[in-house]
Amino acid sequence: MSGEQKTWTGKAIVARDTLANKGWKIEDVTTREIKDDELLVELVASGVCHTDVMCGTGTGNPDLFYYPRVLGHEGSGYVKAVGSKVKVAKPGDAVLLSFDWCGECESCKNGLPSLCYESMPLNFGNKPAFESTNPEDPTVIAGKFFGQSSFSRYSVAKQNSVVNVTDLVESKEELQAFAPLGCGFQTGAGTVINVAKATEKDAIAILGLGGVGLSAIMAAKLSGCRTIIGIDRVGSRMETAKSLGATHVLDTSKLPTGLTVVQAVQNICEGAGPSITIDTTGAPVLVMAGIEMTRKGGKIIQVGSTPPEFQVELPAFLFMNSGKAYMGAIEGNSTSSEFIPKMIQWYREGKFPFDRFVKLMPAEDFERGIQEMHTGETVKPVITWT
Ligand code: CXF
Ligand code: ZN
Repeated sequence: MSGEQKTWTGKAIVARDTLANKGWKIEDVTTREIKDDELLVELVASGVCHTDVMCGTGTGNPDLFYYPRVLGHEGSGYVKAVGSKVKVAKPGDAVLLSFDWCGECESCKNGLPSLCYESMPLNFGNKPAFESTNPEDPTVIAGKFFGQSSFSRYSVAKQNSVVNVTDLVESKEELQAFAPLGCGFQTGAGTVINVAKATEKDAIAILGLGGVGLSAIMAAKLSGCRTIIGIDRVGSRMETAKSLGATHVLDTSKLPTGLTVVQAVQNICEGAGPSITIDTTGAPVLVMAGIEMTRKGGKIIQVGSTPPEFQVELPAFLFMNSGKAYMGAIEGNSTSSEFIPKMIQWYREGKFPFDRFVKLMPAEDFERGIQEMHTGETVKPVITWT
């Protein structure tokens, strides 16, 4: 390990119980020593994603839901120390945190690290990475969520979760705004570009206009899609979607009289429906509507996390005849070290202006950020560490 210092103490959001039970608290924690393939990162910002809330809210499955732990899987910061086998960055470099992948399984070898058999989505981080500094409660705290755990001023990150952006960022403030690139934004944009491979021939419907959905809208515009429909129930998000390139928006709480969401979308698309539908909501009713509204031969891509017990029931014979494909995707099939620099380039060219819906707030305000994300007042809360 380079440098003298071996452990680092600072604030973190520690989930000792579910968010609903008010179990997430800011505490001082100390990182454990890094291993050969790990880096110690001083975070400047962490994006909040629905997956953090989901994993820190549920109960039941002990592989997914356990405490105490530090969540967070989108982040940006500067490297403080590196293990002996680390090649991705050196102390002082600016980095973004993304998902972890093993590099050796069939998916990784075939260029699909987001489908890593080792790490995704099962490696939800039940590995010790922090210790509480409270002498009355010196508990070991799990970290390494997505190979990192970004809800901490100091965090231990696996080399494969780290993307070096030293040559791509201009300031600490910009690095803070870039924090969500490692999950939400690459999920939305990657789904349109890498998974759907959208072109100007496509009519695309995006269900849900949070950070993932709005990133998908920007990517649909970049891909030249001839019709881009944004669907949500929060007025301000639909305005943002229009400003980012949506040709049509639909408010599911105020549908044209007598029309279902399926009919309203199909009417916009020559009566046949979109050729690509992306569900970012995970809401069962919208998932089923998305499958129905899609045109014959079209693709429906499931990106939002549904309730784990929800089952999609399809009339297999009719579905076969429709020629449609219902498929899942995570992280937009992105290789983060390639896709993040592309998104930064599009941002510089004014084609991916995600800064319009990022809201920075101090880490202490994380509960407000999550609440605002749920009401729609804030699209993408990004908490900052000082
Ligand atoms: C997640 C969704 C649940 C599976 C792993 C990837 N995406 C974003 O947080
Ligand atoms: Zn995420």
